[in-house]
Amino acid sequence: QTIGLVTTSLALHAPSQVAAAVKRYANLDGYQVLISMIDENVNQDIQFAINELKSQLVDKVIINVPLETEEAQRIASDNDDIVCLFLDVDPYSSVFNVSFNPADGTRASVKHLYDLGHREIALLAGPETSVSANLRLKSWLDTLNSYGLKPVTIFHGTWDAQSGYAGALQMLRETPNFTAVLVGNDQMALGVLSAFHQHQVAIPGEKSVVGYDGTYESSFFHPALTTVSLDLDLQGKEAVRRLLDSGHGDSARSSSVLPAKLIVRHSTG
Ligand code: IPT
Repeated sequence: QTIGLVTTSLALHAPSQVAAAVKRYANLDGYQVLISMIDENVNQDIQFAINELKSQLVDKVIINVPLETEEAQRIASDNDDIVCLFLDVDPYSSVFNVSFNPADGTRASVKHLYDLGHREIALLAGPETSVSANLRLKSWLDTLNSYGLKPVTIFHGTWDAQSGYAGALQMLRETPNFTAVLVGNDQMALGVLSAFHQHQVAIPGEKSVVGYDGTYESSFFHPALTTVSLDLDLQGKEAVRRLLDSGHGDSARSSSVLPAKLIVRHSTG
C-alpha cells in the first residue's frame, strides 16, 4: 500500500525533515511513500503532481505546499476521489490539516527579547507568498504592539540562507540601530549570523538573533541558535496517522494544531 507526499522544495530543511518523518512513520505502518516535489507555488504544478500520484493508484495524499485556504479548498474538492491532508495552510481553516500554532512560539520569542531589554527589534520574515510566513509576521507585530513597540524595519526573504544573508547586510546598511532580529526560519537566520560575523557584529553582545523551525542543524550554528521549535517529526507522524485513519469517511478527518515552542540557546542575550 502506498500514500503520496506532494512537497515544496526538499532543498529546504523543514520540508525535508517532514518528508523523512512521513516516510519513517508510513513505513512503520506498512505503507510506502511516493514523493512528488514541486518547485513553485503554482496550482498547475500541484494538480500535475497529484495526477502523477493518482496514476500510481495512490488515494491518500499529504500536501506540504503553502496554500491559501481557498486554493486548498479547491484542490480538495477537485480531488474528492482521494483524501488530501494539508501541512502548510491556515491551521484554523476548514481544510483537513496538521499544522503548527503560528502564535504561541512567536509570542514567546518577542517576550524573551523584551525581557532581555530589547526595544529596537528588526523583522526578517519569510516570503510574502507563504501563509505561514505571514501568520508569523502578523503575530510578531501583534505582540510587539502589545508591548507598545513597532519594528525598526521589516524585510522578506525566500527561506534560504542567502536571502537571510542579503537581508541582514541591507539592515546593517539602512537601519543599523536595531539590537535584535526575529527571523522567519533557521536557514535565513544562518545567513544573518554569517553577515554579522563578516561585519564583526558580536552575537549576542551587539545583536541578538532568533530563528524559527528548530531544525536539527540549528543547535550547531555559531552561536547555537535561539529558535522557535516546531516538532517536524511529530507533524509527519500525526499527518500519517490522521491520513490513514481518514479511510472511514469524512467524520474521521480530524485536523490538529501542534504547539511551537521557544528554545533559548546562545544567540540571544
Ligand atoms: C515552513 C518552514 O518554517 C520554513 O522554514 C520553510 O521551510 C517552509 O516551510 C517551506 O515551505 S514549515 C511549514 C509546515 C509551515
